[in-house]
This record gives sequence, C-alpha cells and structure tokens, in this order.
Amino acid sequence: MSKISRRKLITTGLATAAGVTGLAAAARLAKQYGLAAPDGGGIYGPGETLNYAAQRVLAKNALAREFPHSMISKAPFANEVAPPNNTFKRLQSHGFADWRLAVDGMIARPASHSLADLKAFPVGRQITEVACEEGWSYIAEWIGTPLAEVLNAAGVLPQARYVVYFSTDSDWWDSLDIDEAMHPQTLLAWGMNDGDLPVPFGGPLRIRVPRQLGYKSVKYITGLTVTDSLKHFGKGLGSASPEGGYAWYAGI
Ligand SMILES: Nc1nc2c(c(=O)[nH]1)N[C@H]1C(S)=C(S)[C@@H](COP(=O)(O)O)O[C@H]1N2
Ligand SMILES: [Mo]
Repeated sequence: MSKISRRKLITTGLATAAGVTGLAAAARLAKQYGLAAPDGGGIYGPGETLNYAAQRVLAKNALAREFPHSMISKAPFANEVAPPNNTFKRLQSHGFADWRLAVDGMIARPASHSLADLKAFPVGRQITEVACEEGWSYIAEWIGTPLAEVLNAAGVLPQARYVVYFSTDSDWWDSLDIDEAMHPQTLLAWGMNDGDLPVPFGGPLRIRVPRQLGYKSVKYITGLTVTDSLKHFGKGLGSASPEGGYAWYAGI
C-alpha cells in the first residue's frame, strides 16, 4: 500500500470513528440524561442532540457574558416584525393596562399576570447582547422578572420538562427546557435601558434568553405553557424555528 493511500485510509478511518463516536455519544447522552433535542429527528438530528446534550452536561449553569453600562449600544437595532394585529393595537391604545400573561399547563397554580403583577416580583437586570443568527448584535440593559420567579410562584409539577412561550406575532413561538427556563439570566423583560420596553423591541413583554441566539428571545409574549412533551405544539419540533430550518437549541 502506498504511503498516501495508507494515510488516507487512516484519516478516513479516524473521521469515520469520530463520526460514529459522536453519534454514539449523542445517543448515549440522550438516553442517559433524557437530553434528546426535540428537533433531533432527520439528517441533522444526531448533531442537534449531541450539541444540546453536551452543552447541558458541560455548561448547564454557565452565565452569558454581562457588560458594563458604558458598552450599551447607542443605536440598538429593532429587527423588523409583522404588523400588529387588532387585539394588540387595542391593548396598546390603553397603555397595556388590560394586557395579561397567561401561565398554564403542568403547574399547581394557573395564573394570569398583569404588568403590575409581574413588576411586583423581585426584579432582574442584566446588560447582555442580542445576537442574531444573521450576524448582527447589540448590547442593552434588560429589566424584568426572572422567569424562575413566575414559574416558582406557579408551582411547576415534577414531571414538567419544558416551558413553551407564545406571542401575539402568531408565527413566533418557542420553548426552553426547564434548566434554561430556571436559569437566573432568563428574563421576562418589560424594561430596556431604564425605560419601558419599547414596542419595536417587543414591548410590553419579551423573553430574554441571553445564552442563546436572538431568535429564542421572542417579542410580544402572551402566554407560557409548562409541559412534559413538545410533541403536540406545532409540528412537534419544539418551536417555529426548526420548522424553518433553524435549530431548537441555539446556545451561543
Ligand atoms: N415576535 C417576534 N419575536 C422575535 C422576532 C420576530 O420577528 N417576532 N425576531 C427574532 C429575531 S430573529 C431576533 S435576532 C431578535 C431581534 O431582537 P430585536 O428586535 O430587539 O433586535 O428578536 C427575535 N424575536
Ligand atoms: Mo435573528
């Protein structure tokens, strides 16, 4: 056998072994820890599961980077959104006084929170970056209610595994596993840079998930559903994103 073809054989063998090990590891982690990604079917599925499971095992409690005040972007970019529906316009015309956040599913105490109710919880603040999958980003201060506060008040049942969130922008819904939902930096943000959260940035309420790409930070949140399975939401892939070709788990 020539040197070249032997080397080629070895590298091909290694690559194959790495691939096989990777997929086997993904399958093993998924099984051991119940960490299969909801979009873990299909061609890229094992990769999604490996990435998600590895992140959960290695960096479950890792913190997203926080920045000093001086680094807040002077001109943050509000990504374009669909025009608001009539319900939203009506709520907006009354200063969102009648706006409510519905909390239901696998919880002991279903709730319907006004903005004032949310603001009565302990307040969370963070200066973090919104990073879009398209490459742009900006840094802002986010002020809001840690999602964990709302979930703890609701009394999450032990079998719950995910929190699904919905928006008035009906094409947008997503979900987090309980670890991400309970993470101290996951925020239901009603304030931005010391004012109310402006409507173009998702006011009156958006979720901020600073450990994941911007598309997980859905704007105009209307409700949360706690569940043990994502199968019955949309196409069962965990969010609208995988339906359009983006990963459910979008860790940065
Ligand atoms: N309701 C809703 N939420 C959304 C979007 C949207 O179009 N509608 N865009 C997402 C994407 S792709 C990104 S990158 C961020 C952008 O946040 P920004 O509008 O504050 O820049 O919002 C996310 N949340
Ligand atoms: Mo984005």
